[in-house]
Amino acid sequence: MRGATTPAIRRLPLGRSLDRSLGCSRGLPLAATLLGLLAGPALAQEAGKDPGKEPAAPPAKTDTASAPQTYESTIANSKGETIGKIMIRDGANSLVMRLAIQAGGLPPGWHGIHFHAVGDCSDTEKFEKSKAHVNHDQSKHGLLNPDGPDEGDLPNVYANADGSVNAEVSSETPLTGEGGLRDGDGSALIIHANEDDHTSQPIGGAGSRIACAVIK
Ligand SMILES: [Cu+2]
Ligand SMILES: [Zn+2]
Repeated sequence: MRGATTPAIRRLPLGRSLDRSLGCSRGLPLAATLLGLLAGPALAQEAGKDPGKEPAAPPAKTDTASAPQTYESTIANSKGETIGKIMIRDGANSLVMRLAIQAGGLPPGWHGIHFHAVGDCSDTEKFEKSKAHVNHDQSKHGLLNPDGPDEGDLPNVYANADGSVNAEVSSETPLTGEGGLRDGDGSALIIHANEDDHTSQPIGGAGSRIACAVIK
């Protein structure tokens, strides 16, 4: 279970929560904001003790400069045939996933996609072994739900007239570590028959599970 308690940051591991809790967009330089936060109290303290002294410089923050973790997996349809792949990159504050599905892979139109809780795509007819959405804190489903989203929720993707897809989506759910997709039993990327309305329970009316990729 994640330690944070305020609603705005309850779903996020600490490293990702700071940006949100400060209320600043990713566009703003986080390092500068942190510097201000850290220097502020230090300055007040120092000034009270010794007015003539310069505040100590905050420690340098280096973790955001590290390279993103990557992960790739194939996507299987309900016949167990490979129809494409997912490519995940996970940085300090967000995970980015690219989907590449070949022509004939999906029915044309919008499809809901989610991270499901178990990395098992072996029951190809229904993909029920992947269980429900990743959801460690009983959030409601839906990116547009005021009591959501759960950690498995993602934007819809659109399959072209030929059934191919090239899409990229982001998520605050990490790949590894606390609450990560690659936990003990893994996770799965599930593609649904219909689009997700991002509001209704339990899966936004997205319908049956038609494709699956193991994330383990
Ligand atoms: Cu789903
Ligand atoms: Zn959900």
